[in-house]
Amino acid sequence: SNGDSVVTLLDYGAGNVRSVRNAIRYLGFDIKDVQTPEDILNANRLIFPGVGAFAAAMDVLNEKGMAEALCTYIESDRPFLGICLGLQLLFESSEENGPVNGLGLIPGVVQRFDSSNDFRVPHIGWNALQIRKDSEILDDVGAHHVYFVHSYRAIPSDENKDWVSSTCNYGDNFIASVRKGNVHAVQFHPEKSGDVGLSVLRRFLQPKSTGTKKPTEGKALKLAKRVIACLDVRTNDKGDLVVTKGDQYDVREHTKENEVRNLGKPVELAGRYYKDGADEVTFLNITGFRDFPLGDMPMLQVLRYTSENVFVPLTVGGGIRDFTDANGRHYSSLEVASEYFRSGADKISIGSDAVYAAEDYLRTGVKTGKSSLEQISKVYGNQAVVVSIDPRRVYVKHPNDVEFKTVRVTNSGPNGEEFAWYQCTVSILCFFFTQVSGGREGRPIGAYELAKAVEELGAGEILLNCIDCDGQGNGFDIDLIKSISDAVSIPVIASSGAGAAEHFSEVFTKTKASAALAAGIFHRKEVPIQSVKEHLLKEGIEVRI
Ligand code: 1PR
Repeated sequence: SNGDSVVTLLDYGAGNVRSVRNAIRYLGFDIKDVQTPEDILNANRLIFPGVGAFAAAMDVLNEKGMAEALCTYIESDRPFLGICLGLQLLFESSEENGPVNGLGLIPGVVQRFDSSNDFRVPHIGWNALQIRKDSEILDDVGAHHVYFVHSYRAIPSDENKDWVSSTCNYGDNFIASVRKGNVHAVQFHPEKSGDVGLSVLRRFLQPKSTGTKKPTEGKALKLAKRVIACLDVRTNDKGDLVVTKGDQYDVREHTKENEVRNLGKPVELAGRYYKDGADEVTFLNITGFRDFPLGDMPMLQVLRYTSENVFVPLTVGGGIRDFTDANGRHYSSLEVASEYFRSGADKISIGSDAVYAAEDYLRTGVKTGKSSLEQISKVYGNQAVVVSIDPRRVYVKHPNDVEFKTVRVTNSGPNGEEFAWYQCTVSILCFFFTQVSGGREGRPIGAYELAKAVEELGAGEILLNCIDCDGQGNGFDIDLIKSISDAVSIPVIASSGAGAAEHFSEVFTKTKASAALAAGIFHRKEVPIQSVKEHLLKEGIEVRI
């Protein structure tokens, strides 16, 4: 093929670069993979999407002789675009499990964000850039948010100021992009930043074809509150994968046939929500009684197809745990998660298995490192691991009546109770019980205790549902969400109960939730995502438009 349409990609095999590949192909370019250091030196344009941990990446680059080739390539001012870790590796060193030496091309040390309740770490979501100098590839970004997901960052200084092309403010100002001549690198993810991100990539890939527009100054000021569309996916009785939606987790129609409620096709709906402005799309595989998620090829296909056209983060959950199949072959949860990541997921979500891990941890006080949560976050980073909490409200007369943390409820219980605790539940892996009880078993642990424990075990984010509110359309459980979002310093996604645009502004003004997730309201086309965003904007809440 014609050399102009070929991009060389440095993928050292540490994680999911599928979305970068998809974005490059979507823009009409072919990919040549780097196999040897010579491939780097011979590239016309090189994209380096860093994934995984800093030290592991440097080890691979050094072992394969690629670190030296990269330095030579960059020092001779050849077209280069580093993404995320691909930016950080250009610096002198990183404190991530270190200090560890980097490529040393840019003065500075990569350090962890200081976390606090206001500035949660990982820094996940859509944030604004302050353009510092003409960077060519950022020309369209000024007014818009771009997607970040990281816990480490480099700080601008006198020594590196001739590199810094934009900064982002999150607690302090950190380097969002660098540029010198033909060498570019960005801390954010253009391949996950919707149309704005695609235009950054296009400008890098076709510098001549785009005009010399000045950066537009705009509305994006700070980290935006995210609006997430959730697709509960399961096989119906005919064996087709459909988007369904429960009513307090009961997904069957109350008809004679008792069929699984069918609200559409997963890939199609995900594409629609992307176009409508969803900041993320979450798939939950809720086929509770299936034996094995990797047997669930359709779900992997859904991810593959969706990620070809949807350029915002994708999360997938359901069934992530260790498993032994009928032939006695053992699959670790890490293998299951890896398959999801390879198929296009950016994050995986763990429900039941995280409850068991937290129970063990609270009982023994020991982090074994063996739980799926710990293993997956060690390999893929905690920003890639969401824990889904599925609690039920249990009213009590007095906080001392239970050993779990209670909250004072806004609306008292049926017998005038003024307190409640939120009991965690797990899926029951038995066909019969999933039919008769909605498939949830209550466990001796509260949402508060679970949230604190999984934060320590390496969760990067919490997806906080509430069975009582699910599908009711009466608003989020503010008491629950406030209690959990005050208790942890990782981002909390509020879920269950959205029925109007006002419910979103309520959850963002009354709690510290970083994102709000909804399903029914979008599936039933009651309120489009755009209207939710416009309402939030009107209420003075930062959103990505
Ligand atoms: O336990 O690791 O296999 O994960 C199972 C996952 O599937 C969990 O994330 C759990 O939340 C989800 N799940 C299990 N059963 C159901 C069910 O409905 N029967 N879905 C289910 C729960 C997800 C909610 C829903 C919100 C918003 N649904 O997040 O999307 O409540 O709904 P709304 O806006 O319509 O109120 P594991």
